[in-house]
Amino acid sequence: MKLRPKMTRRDFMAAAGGSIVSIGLPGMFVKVMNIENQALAAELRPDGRLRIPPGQHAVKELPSMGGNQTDGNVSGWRLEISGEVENPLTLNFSDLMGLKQITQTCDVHCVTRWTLLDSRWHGISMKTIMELVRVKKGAGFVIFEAPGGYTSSIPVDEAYKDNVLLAHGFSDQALPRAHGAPLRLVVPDLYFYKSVKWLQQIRFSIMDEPGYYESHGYSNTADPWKEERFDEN
Ligand SMILES: Nc1nc2c(c(=O)[nH]1)N[C@H]1C(S)=C(S)[C@@H](COP(=O)(O)O)O[C@H]1N2
Ligand SMILES: [Mo]
Repeated sequence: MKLRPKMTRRDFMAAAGGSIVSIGLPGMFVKVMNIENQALAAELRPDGRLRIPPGQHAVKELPSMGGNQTDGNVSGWRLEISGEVENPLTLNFSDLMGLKQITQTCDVHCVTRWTLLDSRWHGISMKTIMELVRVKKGAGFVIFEAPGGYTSSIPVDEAYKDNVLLAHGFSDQALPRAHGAPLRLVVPDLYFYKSVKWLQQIRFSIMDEPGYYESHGYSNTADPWKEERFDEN
């Protein structure tokens, strides 16, 4: 899909094509759990924030939101980590499997208003990667890239949080191709467009480089509890 930075957010939705157009129509493909939602909406997380952020509703399964998916094969796949680091690295899948593995249960929130509670991810903590490449002091942002022009970025401070991981497993299975195999980012506490699927490059940068959604009218800070859905400028 081609990047057309001059489009409005509405045009972006309309023009993005079949793979991504469903983003504008959440009600058509998610099963809403109304009664359970009411109870869950009142629940609090350990950090005191609402379990379901404002304007979101819980769904039972992870929707496939599409995108320019890759073949998902691990042979030939590489993860390149570069930029403001002392020790740039290119890892293959078995290098990655040799690193410390974690399993994490967390909630994820799509800007189209669905929330999946208790999703279960398996992979490598972003912190493990950052220690391995030795991120330089001047690095302020991490840019994540997938083939086909999909990118997103988060501040380095966000990337150091304990719940940010690179996932190759979901629900105790290998990560399905539609959900980003062989490897995707999971940043649970920001809208899910930050969580780049089919990840191939991680670049540490002094300056931010707003990504695919972020340059089409979506918030760069993307905090679901502040309902930072759109760039208000
Ligand atoms: N490479 C890539 N990553 C992506 C996207 C995409 O189109 N391409 N969509 C994003 C959006 S908007 C969401 S909500 C989640 C959806 O992930 P899922 O399809 O596994 O539910 O992936 C994010 N990561
Ligand atoms: Mo999304």
